[in-house]
Amino acid sequence: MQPPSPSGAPSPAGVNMADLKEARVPDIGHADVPVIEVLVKVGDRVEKEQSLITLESDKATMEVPSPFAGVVKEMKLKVGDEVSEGAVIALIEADGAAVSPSPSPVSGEGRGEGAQAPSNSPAPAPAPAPAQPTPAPVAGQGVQPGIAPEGDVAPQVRPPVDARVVMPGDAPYASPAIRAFARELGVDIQQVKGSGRGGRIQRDDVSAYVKHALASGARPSTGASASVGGLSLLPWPKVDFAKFGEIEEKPLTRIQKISGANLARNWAMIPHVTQHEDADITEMEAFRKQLGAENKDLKISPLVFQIKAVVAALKAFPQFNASLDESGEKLILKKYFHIGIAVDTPDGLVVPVIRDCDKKGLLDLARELGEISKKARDKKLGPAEMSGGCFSISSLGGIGGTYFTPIVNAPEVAILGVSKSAVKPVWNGKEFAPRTMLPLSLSYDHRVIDGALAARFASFLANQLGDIRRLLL
Ligand code: CAO
Repeated sequence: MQPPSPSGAPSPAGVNMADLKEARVPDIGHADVPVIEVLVKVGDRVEKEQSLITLESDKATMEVPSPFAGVVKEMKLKVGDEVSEGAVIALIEADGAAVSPSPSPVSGEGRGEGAQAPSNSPAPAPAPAPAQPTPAPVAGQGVQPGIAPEGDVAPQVRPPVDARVVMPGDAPYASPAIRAFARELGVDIQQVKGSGRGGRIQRDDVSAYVKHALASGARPSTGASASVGGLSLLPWPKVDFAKFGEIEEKPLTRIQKISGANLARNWAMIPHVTQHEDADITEMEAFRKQLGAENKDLKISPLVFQIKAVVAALKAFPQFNASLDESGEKLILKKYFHIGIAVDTPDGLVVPVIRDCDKKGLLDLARELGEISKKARDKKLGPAEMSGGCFSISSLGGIGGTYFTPIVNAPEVAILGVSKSAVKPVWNGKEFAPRTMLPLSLSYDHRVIDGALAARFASFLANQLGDIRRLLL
């Protein structure tokens, strides 16, 4: 820790001590606060209120501004020093006339980007003491650092900065210099994940965020108007839910965060249309039950029939077994048939891929489906087992519901949603007959697939499922 320096520090070469002024740490409300950044160097010209150093207490980061303009002649602090009120930061050859010797108030930044360092010169007029203690800031609102909770009475002695006011608990943890850097790049600091000690956001984190945003085709979120692939969206509403009743916070799982980001991108960037269809699976169900009775050690899910039907449909409509290349100008047609299966796990949705489904029989697929679903739920799937899919199936048939709108799993161009089958009266030309009907929901990327093609694909799929002989061909 550096003790407060007595005035009359040794003179830097060639400088008249009479012109040198000490820039000191003001009352920061804490002792022994580490210096985490030195923002100026010897020879730099600084303006009044320009930040000299950044301090970081366990509750806040604060910049200490220069109380006067001039040229830095000597730095008295370095990163890692611990300082308290009165410590000399630098000797500055001040411009012209005499300046106020009082330490300048620190500039801390909270969530509000409009937070500003109040001026210490000319001396502020005494502020009336509020009747009540200063209320905590509402999330999302700018806060004014240096606000005097008890009344700012003496121009020479500023009240301590309350770190909780300057830096509300849920505000991102970043120095003002890093915030300024993020602002310069148009990045909403709230979106950046900090990799520093205690989650502090560093310069590299901001750069990495920008790189990632550019690589994924999205423009960095500015907070004021998040821009994704050219869409200008309103910022997400900030609501203090606790104001309306009791709440509990539950962090999202890693899987939820990853799949959420992917789903949001796919939903925002792919023009989705969902085509609905019903398949008569009466015969298929009878056959499935028979197969199950013959293979008691194996669970023969309706899904394996759906996989076979999808493969047949992909062969008949190759445009569905495709991906747009990154430029969006070329279609890549795949000659293999790897099908992704959405699996619901306690931690969220994962999509393992069954490879070469065209080369596998119903029993092989049943075995593999059992294995990957178990692996998914046991969190044992590796990245390789979740990549390379051509088309995905999301089956909610074991749960219920009639039709839904699955989100295309980019870079695939279509996904089949399967709902719960039900026995329904179906007109056979002479009478209503009880038939087991399976609701299908085919979502597709309208940039690649036309509505007519999608209707043909869905109808083909229903015919495949409706005619077990075709499926087994
Ligand atoms: N209609 C009627 N019954 C169906 C059906 C359908 N379409 N599909 C499955 N069933 C039956 C099964 O035959 C099984 O019956 P039994 O208990 O008599 O054997 C029961 O429903 C439960 O099936 P299941 O869901 O456990 O197994 P599955 O093989 O059909 O599906 C899997 C496996 C991994 C796809 C499924 O467990 C799963 O996770 N589904 C959820 C996928 C999901 O969340 N999608 C949403 C993505 S968007 O958020």
